[in-house]
Amino acid sequence: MQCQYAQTTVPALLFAKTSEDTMASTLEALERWVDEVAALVRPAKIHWCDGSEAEYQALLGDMLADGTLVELNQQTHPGCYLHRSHPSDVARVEHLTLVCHPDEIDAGPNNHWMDPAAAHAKMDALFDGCMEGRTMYVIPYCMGPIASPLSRCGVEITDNPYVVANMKIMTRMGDAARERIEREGDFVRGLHSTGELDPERRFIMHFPAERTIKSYGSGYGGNALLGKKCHALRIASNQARDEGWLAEHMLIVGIENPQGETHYIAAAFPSACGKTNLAMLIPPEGYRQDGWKVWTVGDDICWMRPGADGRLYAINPEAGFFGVAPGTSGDTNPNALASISHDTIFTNVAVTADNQPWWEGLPGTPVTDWQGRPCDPANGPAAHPNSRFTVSARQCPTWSEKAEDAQGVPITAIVFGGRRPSLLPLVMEARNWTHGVLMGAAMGSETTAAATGAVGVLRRDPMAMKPFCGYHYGDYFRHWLSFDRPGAKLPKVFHVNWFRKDGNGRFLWPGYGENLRVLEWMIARAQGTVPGRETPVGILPGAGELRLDGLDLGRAALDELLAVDPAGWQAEIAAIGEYLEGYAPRLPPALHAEQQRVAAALNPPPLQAAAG
Ligand code: OXD
Ligand code: MN
Repeated sequence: MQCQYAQTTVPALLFAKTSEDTMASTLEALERWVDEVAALVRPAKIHWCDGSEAEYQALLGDMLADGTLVELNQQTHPGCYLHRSHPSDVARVEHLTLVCHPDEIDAGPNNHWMDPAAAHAKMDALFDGCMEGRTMYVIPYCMGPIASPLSRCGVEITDNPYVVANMKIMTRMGDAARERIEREGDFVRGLHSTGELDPERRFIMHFPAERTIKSYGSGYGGNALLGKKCHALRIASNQARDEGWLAEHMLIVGIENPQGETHYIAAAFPSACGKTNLAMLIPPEGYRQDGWKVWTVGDDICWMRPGADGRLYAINPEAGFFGVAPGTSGDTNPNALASISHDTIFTNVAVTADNQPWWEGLPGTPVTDWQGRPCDPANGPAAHPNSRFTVSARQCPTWSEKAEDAQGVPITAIVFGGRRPSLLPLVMEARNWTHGVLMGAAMGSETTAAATGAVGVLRRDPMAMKPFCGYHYGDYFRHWLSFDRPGAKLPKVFHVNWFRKDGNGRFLWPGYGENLRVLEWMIARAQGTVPGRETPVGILPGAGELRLDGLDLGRAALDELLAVDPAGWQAEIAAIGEYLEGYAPRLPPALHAEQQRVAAALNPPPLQAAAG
């Protein structure tokens, strides 16, 4: 069969195995693996998920009956349910998350590692008989639109119906995915069991060479919904390196201007920097009147690949949002709030007297906290700070129809950002791709006293992939650099900082919807319609280039937001150099050279006295 997307640079491998022989053997491979797993975990029953609505409703019914789910107020929140997890199982567990390359060096200093044979033995001992008396669910899923050559498939086996229901929302799950797997052969194998929820018997293991994941002892999203962080980032980053694409921890947002042209921006931020808010932003009043619109393609993960025209094309491999509830409100993100008004699974939120979901930042009063206890401030926040909503992306008012486009969307700009109270300007543009990769490699967030007790501790988190890059960061930077090749028409790269503070600790920039002003400047730079202002650290907006009408921003604040402090930057660029040395000897020389170039630009040699 001819691939209908042959014009993009999709590896031949993807659609090559379509003969009847291959179909028989791939179906066999899938069935054989399921049989092997069943022999190990010994379930009472095996259920192959078809992804139908009837199946979803039946799962909800079972979970309501056994208390896994609690019904919320069906008048105010139709189709909404609450799950309370075990109090010790509320977040990703980075120290128990391992990447098991055959060679330890390939995992890099950025990952925990175990020898694959030892890791399999450890995990198989945990899985031995763990599903006795329980149902084993087989979930075929596709990350990305079913018909897209950029998508990749997986199969998750789990004993947890809450995981099945969440996978139904977060991925294209069921028969269509199974058909694609049977057609292509390739799929990522994911085995999960909730186990005893004993933190001493909890591991999330990745075997990149085998495209396999084994996760035991946690029901929390990032540890248990294996399509998300485990497949779409840790395993996919390895697939992407092998096949010439990028699997990134980025939102994708479309910005439509009054002329009806839409530019797509992919942006990476560490947690707590407002990724979901940026993906769903509401344009400022003046922009709305002029006809600007914002379209959401993704809020967490982005897979990008060069197309035949040299541009990068991106898909969101997910089909839903697994968003943090606290802080989501009518003020911060009305689109998210509208999305979750029906047909949503809430996890670890509080509830009000009339049984509505509640979290800090919403109006109203909670009566029951996330653990099901009467609310008591002595017990901390009523909703767990990492409480979540799981909702289909289609419920978002700004959901882009392009999110289903098999070709993906062309990316105009890549944005890196972090929470930096000082030094980093509101926005700066990289002078070229290599400089952009350096900006991404250097990014990070400064902690605040409120969060950690230690002020101003900077945590570097290159490309926001520190917990998710499934191989050595030095090799990952090299892979990023490799996209700069003849014929490439790469996006411009920017670094933003929405979190710059003044001397009194107040944010200088209003953020949220006003961030569109900065995105508009990026698009203008990409189109070459504004010159920008060259500085040693990058290109900043020149005078009058940022649209600021309708914004209460004083001249002094603007100057501070766009200032470049040479002494501060000299220290920063030296610290970046030191940090990157941690990835030697695999640090690409080109990245080291770029760091040196910026350092030299910040330290121009003294002017020579005129001869004579
Ligand atoms: C997430 C995360 O849940 O990055 O998206 O932790
Ligand atoms: Mn994330």
